[in-house]
Amino acid sequence: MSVRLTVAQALIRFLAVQEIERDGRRARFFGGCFGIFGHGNVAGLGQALQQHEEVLPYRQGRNEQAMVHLASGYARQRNRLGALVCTTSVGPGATNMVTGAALATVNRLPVLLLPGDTFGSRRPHPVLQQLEVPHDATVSVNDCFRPVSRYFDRIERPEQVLPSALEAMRVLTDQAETGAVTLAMPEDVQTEAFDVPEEFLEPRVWTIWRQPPIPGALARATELIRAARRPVIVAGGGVIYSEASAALLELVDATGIPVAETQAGRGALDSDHPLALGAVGATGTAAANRLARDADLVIGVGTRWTDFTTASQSAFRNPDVRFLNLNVAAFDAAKQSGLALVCDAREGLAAIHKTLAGHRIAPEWESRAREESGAWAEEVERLVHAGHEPLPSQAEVIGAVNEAAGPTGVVVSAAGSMPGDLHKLWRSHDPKSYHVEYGYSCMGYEIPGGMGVKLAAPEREVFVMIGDGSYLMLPGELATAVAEGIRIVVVLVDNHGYASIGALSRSLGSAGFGTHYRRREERQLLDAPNGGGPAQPAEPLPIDLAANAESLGAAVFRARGVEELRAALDDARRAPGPSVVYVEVDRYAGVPTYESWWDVPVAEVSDDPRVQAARTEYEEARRAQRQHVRPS
Ligand SMILES: Cc1ncc(C[n+]2csc(CCOP(=O)(O)OP(=O)(O)O)c2C)c(N)n1
Ligand SMILES: [Mg+2]
Repeated sequence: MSVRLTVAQALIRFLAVQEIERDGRRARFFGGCFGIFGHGNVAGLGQALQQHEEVLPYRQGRNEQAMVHLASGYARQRNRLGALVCTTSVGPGATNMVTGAALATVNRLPVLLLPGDTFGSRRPHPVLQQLEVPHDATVSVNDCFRPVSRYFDRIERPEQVLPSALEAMRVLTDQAETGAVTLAMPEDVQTEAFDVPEEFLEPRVWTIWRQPPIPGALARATELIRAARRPVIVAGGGVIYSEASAALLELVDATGIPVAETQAGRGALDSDHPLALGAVGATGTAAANRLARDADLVIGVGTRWTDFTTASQSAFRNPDVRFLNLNVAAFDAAKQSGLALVCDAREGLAAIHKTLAGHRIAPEWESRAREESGAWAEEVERLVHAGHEPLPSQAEVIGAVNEAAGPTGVVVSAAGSMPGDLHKLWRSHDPKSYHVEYGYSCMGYEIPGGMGVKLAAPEREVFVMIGDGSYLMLPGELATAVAEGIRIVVVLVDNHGYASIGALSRSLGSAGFGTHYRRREERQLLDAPNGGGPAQPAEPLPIDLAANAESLGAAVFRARGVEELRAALDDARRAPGPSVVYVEVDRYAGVPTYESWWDVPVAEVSDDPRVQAARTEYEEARRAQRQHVRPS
């Protein structure tokens, strides 16, 4: 039996009935569709979405990149057991999604992208917004999605949508493969009818089977752990996605192995646990980085070992260090020349716990971890209650938001100095309370990402922490939050420019060049080779970001100092719609780094003595880099 539908109608009806199941819990996979219409999708996908609004709710975005960020936030909060669809017109609407696709793929988050494409028939070409490639008629701008998608197809004939939709679902629900999936939809083909087999439109369940470790590999892994004198666990995003926190806690309590966390893995273990070392790597805590330095076995769980986690491969300095990697993705499990345990994180941790059967680590190592963990908790207290004057420090703002958020509020951030400070300072007591996008660290992710979190978890309060630079890049989705009644609290932290990159620039001898928001004349003063320090007199630009947020319809609360901030946060969370708390901070009152380093190369030759000094320091620091190539 078949039914005659357009390609767009068939696809929307198919998407609406996809379900996902793990551990016996089943849910609809797609939470809806965001879109911005143009000639490339208004009559094809637009018509189908209108006809099927009841089964696949449609919401209008304001910027295509932001829609994809929103979808990434949604998917992450749902532990990849849910996704959103994004549809755009051809040309600029489509390519606006490329950055969002890259972010989703880097972070291994499922998002389904349906950009319109030029005519399958090619009859009216070149169509408005088409980029012509004289030597290749099969190319369109949508080919930009190929490297940033985990699956790409162009639906050039109606019946092709059947296998393509199934492939899309396979990739979206595969925990090792997932990322952006792009089905480019030529605008004429969307509207063409064909006989759709009814089976295609029946509800379909995609089951996530938890993959156990292979017994032989598990035996070798436990041997490694038994032989280790100084083991450390590095918990990554995989622990959270697999809902493995309880299994991690059991293993830690049974063995005494301390736990450090990556950005995506922050919150895997309660920050108050005596063996929680907190953040590791370039933005790590003194506790985690000291233990990482001496560890002889590093057990990575669900991490892809980015340079921030390994401090550009300078974090693990024990000459005998070995790695053991639990990961659903064989690609990541093989990194650091580690012993690969390809498995689901929860299954793997439980299996190790069982196989270790009562093994406990050396008491000296465990007590060292406990001492460092306690000392770090005190350092956090000192930083978040610094009483900095006249403007507060960013650390104090983080402390106040952390308090307001309580154990279940979610903090969302992505770029600037905020992610590093949050990684160190945020105390988390729930695995879904910390959401810093640091795979792509994309300025502008924060607001739409936070909206996606709120849509996925409406019962939680969402606190978006965003710098002035990131805010200016993509504030427009506040209008969507107002329209859709998405109640997020945006904490807009203004330090008048790109403070993080400014500090990086100064540390590398380049005086903060090009990182202030200043009038041209003043900027030239600040950027001069002898300028750029904290003592520079300069008037901020007459930009009123709070007024900007107000103009988009958000409820705005201006706070001066930490006491006002606490009151403003209280007011903001009671607002009926999205709200923005505006607070100015001291650009130069940063949180230090703790025994760590990040590889950012400095010019080898320069006339500036500061650059020369930075280069010498750089070469010195690089000596601590290791290549982990030892077989395990
Ligand atoms: C889309 C994008 N462009 C550029 C960068 C590089 N970058 C990282 S942080 C930053 C400045 C961020 O400024 P702001 O949001 O004010 O945060 P602050 O550094 O002041 O804390 C820039 C330009 C980026 N991460 N993302
Ligand atoms: Mg800033």
